[in-house]
Amino acid sequence: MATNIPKPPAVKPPPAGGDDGTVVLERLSQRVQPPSMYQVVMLNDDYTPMEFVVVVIQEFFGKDLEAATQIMLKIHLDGRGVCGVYPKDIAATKVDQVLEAAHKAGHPLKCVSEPVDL
Ligand code: TYC
Repeated sequence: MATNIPKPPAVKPPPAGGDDGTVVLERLSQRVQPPSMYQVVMLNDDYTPMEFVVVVIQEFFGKDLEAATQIMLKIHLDGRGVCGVYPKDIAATKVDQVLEAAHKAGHPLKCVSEPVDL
């Protein structure tokens, strides 16, 4: 019977590294960090109806009527208020959604995103 199958080498070659086959790995200096978080801040103005702001906060920030009303009143009284906190790209999307909804409805409502620890 023909046996042309090559045999594996009898001895495994030593791994690259030191003479004794050990390899020293450099310790990773940096751990993986959680994403930095951004808050979406809505700004007051004199023209956007309160009801519109409440609906926008409910629709895009997942708040119920009571929480959305509290946030709207805070913005109305203080000039600004945080609607939610998200990773950077999601916060930017929320801002775009709010600005587009406001623009379409003809209201000057503005909002911005900023790093949480400003
Ligand atoms: N100040 C507005 C009014 O009196 C209401 C308002 C609240 C507008 C919050 C914007 O982000 C805002 N109609």
